Amino acid sequence: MIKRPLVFLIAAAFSFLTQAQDLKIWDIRPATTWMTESYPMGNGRFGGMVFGGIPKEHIQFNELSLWTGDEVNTGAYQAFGDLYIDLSQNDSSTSYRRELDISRAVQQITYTSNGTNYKREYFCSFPDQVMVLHFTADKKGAYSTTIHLKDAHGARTTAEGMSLDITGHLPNGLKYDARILLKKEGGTATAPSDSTLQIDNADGFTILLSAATDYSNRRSQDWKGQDPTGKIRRILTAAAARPYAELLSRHVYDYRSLFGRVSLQLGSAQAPDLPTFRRLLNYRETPDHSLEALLFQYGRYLLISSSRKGGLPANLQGLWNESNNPPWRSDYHSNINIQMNYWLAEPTNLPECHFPYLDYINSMREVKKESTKKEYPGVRGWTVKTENNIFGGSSFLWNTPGSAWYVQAIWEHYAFTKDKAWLGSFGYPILKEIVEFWDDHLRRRPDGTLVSPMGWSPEHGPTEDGVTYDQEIVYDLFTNYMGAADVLQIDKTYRDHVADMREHLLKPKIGKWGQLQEWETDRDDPKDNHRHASHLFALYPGRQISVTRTPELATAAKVSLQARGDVSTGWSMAWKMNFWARLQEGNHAWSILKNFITLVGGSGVDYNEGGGVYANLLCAHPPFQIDGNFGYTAGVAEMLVQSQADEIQLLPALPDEWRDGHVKGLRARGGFEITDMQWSNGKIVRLAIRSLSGGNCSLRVPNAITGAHASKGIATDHGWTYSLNTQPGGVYSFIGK
Ligand code: FUC
Repeated sequence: MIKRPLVFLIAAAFSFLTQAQDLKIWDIRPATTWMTESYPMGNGRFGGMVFGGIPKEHIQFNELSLWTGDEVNTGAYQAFGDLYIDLSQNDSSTSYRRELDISRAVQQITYTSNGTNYKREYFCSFPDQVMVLHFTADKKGAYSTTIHLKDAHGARTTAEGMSLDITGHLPNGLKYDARILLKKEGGTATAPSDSTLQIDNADGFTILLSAATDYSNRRSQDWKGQDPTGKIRRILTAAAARPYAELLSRHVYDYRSLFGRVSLQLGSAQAPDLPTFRRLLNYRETPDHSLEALLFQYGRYLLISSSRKGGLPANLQGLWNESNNPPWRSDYHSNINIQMNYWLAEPTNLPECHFPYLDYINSMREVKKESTKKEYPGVRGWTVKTENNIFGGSSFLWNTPGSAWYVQAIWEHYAFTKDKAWLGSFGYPILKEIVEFWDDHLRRRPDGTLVSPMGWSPEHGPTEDGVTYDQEIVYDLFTNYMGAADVLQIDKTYRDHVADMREHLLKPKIGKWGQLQEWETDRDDPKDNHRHASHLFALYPGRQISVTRTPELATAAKVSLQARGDVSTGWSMAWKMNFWARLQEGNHAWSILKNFITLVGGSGVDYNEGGGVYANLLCAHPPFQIDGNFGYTAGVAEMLVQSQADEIQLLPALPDEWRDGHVKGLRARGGFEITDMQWSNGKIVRLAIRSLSGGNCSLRVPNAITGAHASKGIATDHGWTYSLNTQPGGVYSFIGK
C-alpha cells in the first residue's frame, strides 16, 4: 500500500467534509408551494416532491410513463398521486430544518416538538426501486399517525394488511398502480378505512412506496409491458425484507457511484451557513461561488434522479409534475428542450444517464417514419413535430431538423466514450436514416446549393427555404454521420456523397449589421430579443463555428448574441451561458450565470416576468422548467473544459470571478477524463488526465505546463498547446510552470 502523509489524509477528509457541507439545499420552514419550495427526489423512473410539513407531511409523486395520449394525440404527462402523513403534532416546534443533501440524494427533516426530537430521512432508491420514508424520534411511542394515499385520477384507495394501493387505467388504456407498505417499530397499526392506515404510539416507522405503469417503449408490443400490480408487489416485498440501514447504504452507494465522479470548487470560500433562499437573496449583493458550484452539482443530481438507464428521458419538468394539465404538457419538446436536458450528460461524467434519451430516440423510429411519410411523401427516414409524447404522438408544427438535432446525442455519446461497438450496432443505423431523410428532403438550386425547404426558425419569423437553423443542424448531422462512417470504416461511397452534400449546403451568412443571419435574407432586427437564438446552433451545441477556426463567423455570432440581450427565460439564459463560453468570453458567460441565479418569487407562469431559480433551486422559465437547470450545469462545464475542435481546451472561458478553483472528473471528447485540475490566479497548477481508450490527446492550456509524457509546448494566441500519446487507462499528470 502506498503510504500517504497524515497531513494529506487530513486535508482530503476536510475537503470531503466541506464539499458535503456545500452540497446541501435547506430551509427553516416546511414548503408551502409545490413549484418553488418543495424538494425533488427520484430514482430516474419515479420520484416525488417533498413538503416536509409538521402536522402533515405531503409527498406528491410521479412516474415517468404515466401519460395520456397515443400515437396520434399528444396527451400530457400526468400527476400520479399524493401521500399524506398526518402526524397529529402541532407545529409549535423549534429548530425545524429540512434539507436535501445532493451528495447522497437524501432528504432530512428534523425538529423538536414538546421536548421530543424528531427526524425523518427520505430517499428514492434505484437499486431497490422504492421510495423510502423513515421516521424516528428520541422518545418511545412518539408517533400516532394517519397515512393516506390519494390517486390523482380519482381511483379508489384500498387497504390490505399494512399496505395501501391505488390502481387504475387512463383513458388510453394505460394501467397504473402505486402501493405503499408500512413497517412500524413498537405501538400498534390498523387500517381504519379503505384509504388510510393508522399508527398509534409507535417509536418510529418506515413507509416504502412503489409505482409503475404497464408502458413499454416497444411499439411492436403496442407500447404495453409488464403488469404493474405484480411488479410493484414484488418490489415492495423484496425491499421490505431489507433493514432500513441496508436500503440506505445500497442507495447511497449506487448514487455516489455516479454523482461522486465530479467535484467542483470555485474560489476558496465555503458555503455560508444560511438557508438556501437567504443565500439566493444575498447573491444579488455578494456573489457566492459555492452557490454557483452547488447549482452546477444540482443539475447532476436532477439528471441522476430523473434519467436512469432502462427508463424514459427527463421531460420538461424532469419527472416532477403535480398537474394533469401541466404547462406544455410537460412533454418532450424537440426544438431545444429535450436536447438541452442532455447537454450535461457526457461532459459531467454521467454517460449512463444519457441512455434514456438515446433509447427514446430509438423507440420513436417506426411510428415517426409513418407520420413523416404522410407529411413528406416519398422520403426515407423520419423527423418530428415540436411536441412529443412517449407513444410517438405529437402536435404543434413540424420541426423539420428536430430528429437531426436529436441524433447529435448519438455522436456525442460516441465522441466522449469512444464506444465503437455501440456506435456500430445502435447509433449508426439511426444516424444514417436521418441523413437519408435530408438526402431526400433538401432542395437543390440550379447553382447546386442545397437548401432545407420551407423551414421555420423557432419560434418566429417567416417560413421559407434555407433558414439558418435548419441549414446548421443538417451540417452538424452530416458531419456526425461522416465521423461515424469513418470510425466504423463502412459505407464509403455514401459517406462521400454526404460529404458532397455538406459541401453544397447553404452556409451561415454575415448580414448588414455584422450579425449572423437568422435567415438567408438579411432581415434580422437588431431589436429582436426573442428567447430562441436558433441560428447560433452552429456555435453551441454545434461545432461549425468556433473562435479558432471560423473567427469571422464567431464574431458575427457574438454580434447577434449581444443584440438578443442577456436577460431572458431560464433555459434561454442557460443557452447563452454556453454560447458565451464557446466564444471564450468567461466574464460575459459569468454575468449571464449571475442573472440566472435570480430568486424568482411566486409561482406565476408568465415568462415575460423573467427567468431565474426558485428557492428550491429549480429553474424558473417561468414556470418551472428543468432544461435551464441542466443547461446551466452544461454551461459551467463548458466554461472550464471544451473539446469541440479536436483538442481539449482547459479553462477556455474562465471568468475573473473564478481565478482559483479545483475540478475533478469532467470529461472531454476523444475519450478523456480530466481527473484533476487545480488552478490559481487563472493558471493551471496541477492537472491529471485519464485516457479511456488511448490515442493522441491534443491539449490547449492557458499557461505552460510540464509532464513526463507531453511534447514540448507551443505558445499561441489562444494559450499553449501540447500533444501526448496515451494508452488506454493511462493517467497523465502535469504541473503548471
Ligand atoms: C419552447 C419555448 C418555450 C418553452 C416551451 C416548452 O417552445 O419557446 O419557451 O420552453 O418550448
